[in-house]
Amino acid sequence: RNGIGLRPLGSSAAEFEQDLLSNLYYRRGTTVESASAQDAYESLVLTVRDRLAERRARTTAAHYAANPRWVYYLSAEYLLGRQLEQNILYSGTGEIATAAMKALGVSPEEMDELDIEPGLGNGGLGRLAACLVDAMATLDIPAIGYGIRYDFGIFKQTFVDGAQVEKPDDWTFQGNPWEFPAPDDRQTVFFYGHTTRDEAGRTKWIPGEIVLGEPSHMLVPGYGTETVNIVRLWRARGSESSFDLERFSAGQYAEAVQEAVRAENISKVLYPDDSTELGRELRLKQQYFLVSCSLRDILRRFRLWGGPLTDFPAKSVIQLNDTHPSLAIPELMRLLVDEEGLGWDEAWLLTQRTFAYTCHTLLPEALETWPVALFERLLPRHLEIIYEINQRLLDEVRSRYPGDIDRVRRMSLIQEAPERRVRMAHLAVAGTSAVNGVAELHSQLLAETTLHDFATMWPGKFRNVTNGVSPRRFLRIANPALSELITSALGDSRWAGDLDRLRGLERFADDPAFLRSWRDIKRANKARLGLGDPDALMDVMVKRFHEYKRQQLKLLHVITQYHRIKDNPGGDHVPRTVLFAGKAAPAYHAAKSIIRLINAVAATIEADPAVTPYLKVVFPPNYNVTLGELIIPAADLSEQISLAGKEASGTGNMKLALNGALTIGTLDGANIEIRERVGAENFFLFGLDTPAATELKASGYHPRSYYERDPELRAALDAIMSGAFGGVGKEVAESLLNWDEYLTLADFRAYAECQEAVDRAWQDQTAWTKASLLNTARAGYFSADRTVSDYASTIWHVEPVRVTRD
Ligand code: 26Q
Repeated sequence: RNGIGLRPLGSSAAEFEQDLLSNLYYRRGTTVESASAQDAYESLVLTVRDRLAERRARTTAAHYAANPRWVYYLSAEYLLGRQLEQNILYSGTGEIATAAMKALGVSPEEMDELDIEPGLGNGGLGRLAACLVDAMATLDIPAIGYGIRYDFGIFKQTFVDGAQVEKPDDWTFQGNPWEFPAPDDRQTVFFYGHTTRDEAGRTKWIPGEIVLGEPSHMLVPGYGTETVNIVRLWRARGSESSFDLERFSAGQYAEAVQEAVRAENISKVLYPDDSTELGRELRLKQQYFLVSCSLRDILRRFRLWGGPLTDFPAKSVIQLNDTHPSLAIPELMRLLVDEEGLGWDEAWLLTQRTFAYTCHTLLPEALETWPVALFERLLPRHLEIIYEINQRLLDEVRSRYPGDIDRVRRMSLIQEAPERRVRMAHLAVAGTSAVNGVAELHSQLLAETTLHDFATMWPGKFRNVTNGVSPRRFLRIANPALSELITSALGDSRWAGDLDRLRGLERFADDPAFLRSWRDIKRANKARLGLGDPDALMDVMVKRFHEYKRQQLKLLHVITQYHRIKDNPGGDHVPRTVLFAGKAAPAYHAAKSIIRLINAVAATIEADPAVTPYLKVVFPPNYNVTLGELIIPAADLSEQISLAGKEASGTGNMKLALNGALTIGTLDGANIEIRERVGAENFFLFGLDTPAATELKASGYHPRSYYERDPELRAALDAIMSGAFGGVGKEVAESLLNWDEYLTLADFRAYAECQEAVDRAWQDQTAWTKASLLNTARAGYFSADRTVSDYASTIWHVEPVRVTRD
């Protein structure tokens, strides 16, 4: 028996198979003869899960004994990806699980197909949260990720006549065998109502609606360690009294459940990233629901220890993943002042010391604000607290900058015109002790522009923590063949937990046999993906659709290539497969038009036999983590072509470089750091930099002048306008010609020339493969383990706690 009183689960194939059978009989209640594939899958999950649950129990014991400072990561989104393969890898059950599957007559591929990816996020921010919790466990940091268990995750993207059509993602239709419900840890959440003061002058919030938050958790094991952390996800429920039996008995069935339905709607669906759309009441309810449940849970855990509240920040650091959970700041103030009876100043110091804030954008229109009127109705006490925070903030501004009324207006938590709104980013800066951007350029621009006044007043608060990605998911699991080659070259697989070790690959950069293996694997990954000729250059642009990311720039270049091939059918064109994948927010019409136009151009090219030997455009629908794991290892070229100064970091750029794709990119986000590390000679740089883009906009930008001066650009836009692609996409061309917010036309020529350099480089396959190898060898910095270790040492000030085997 080990330290937690358990006989450890067997590590032999025979024991694993026995446990699998037990689960099939006792948990699923079926037999080998009548088992469905789903029965086999769920039994397998339970068998793997039990092994992690045992580690989880030991982790909890070790954490309680150590009484450490905990990291609480608050995020409205988690894009965890499929769990089965990762949990088999992390639990070290690969061989015995494969043997047991064989004995049961099922294949790993078949089991993976049944493993549904929880799509509880939109894109980069949600996947970053998943990579960071993975890395926290890997680095033995005691941590919990808090989030929302949406009934419906990010919509499923389908194409109808080339246009995006959204379908609901009922991801738990078959249940979710990875999840542990914990109904006894449920919390009560208030909404609406009003505030009163009692005799002692304390404020009380009398709510108008009460909702329950029910948690469940999924296990987050570390790689190469015994630590198993959790993500705890909240689901909204009506209280017991929300069912109206009297009405039901009177036949009013809809009315009888309406209160419960209203409550449950809070966690019904993930909001698509829709920075331009005005905030909706339900979204703010979601955010407060997450914050209220999580903070009460964090305080409950703190009280188990029993120390004084003044020690709360010593035992807890709460990282806010963007402003989405920033209501946690006034909520903690409310709990400390109204419920615990602390004085304002003391509560404010504790609050600031507890929180840190990560910003993920620069676009001013993406900074969250909420109407004061909505706050007043939904969260009356929080609005009072925000006013009090604001008063003290602005007093400080006035005393630091006497007479500077404009600065007071700019820094206020309240925007006055055209409508009174609460500025969540200002609240997040005021209520935290550290604010970070997600790449060096981003952090610098935040301090110089978006949050300049705050960075001037509190320079010590502002940091950079460059993003990173999980090397396990995006190299070890996504690219098994390359992983094997790397392991045999380096002599062991320690690189997956210490990514700087990839440096050791550099000594194979001039080894012809090694380069041949490297290239063969890339080719095999293209064949595995099955989209286009595996000998063609695989040119990949995968990310959410947004005008600032400039999928339209890539598309204009595709049309130019199409014209060049048409004009010169016998030329020695480099064969390319151009792959686009990604979703557009359902209400983002301009982005959806670009998707529709890409599909129309793809169809036109596909129908032209003179062009198909050289150019193919593919757009697999429903890009998600799982599809990314298939596409990224197959990429030769990584498109990172956002307008400089707009992409906070990007993380797809890191995943692609790690898998040996060469980047064609602008000096934006983390591209800059990637280029510095992999070497300028292994990166295709083009386009305006941030100062040049700012300058061009300021001096009056006229997209039409580029159209008039550049015949190829003109031909591409004219083709769209004249209906060459089934009449689709005229609004895309018009918007570029008349406005072109993101300077697409200004960067077109530089981009086209840079793509010619790509073609030339591709013609020397040895040199290309060497550059590919060097991208992988030098991408170690972009491990999420490095990111977390930066957070741990510069912001969280936390220490690892090792979990022992017995
Ligand atoms: C806001 C209000 C209402 C509804 C939805 C939203 C919302 C939801 C999600 C706003 C933004 C997001 C997601 C933003 C995001 O993914 N940002 C990306 O974060 C990555 C990780 O740091 C960066 O690498 C990317 O550069 C950044 O775009």
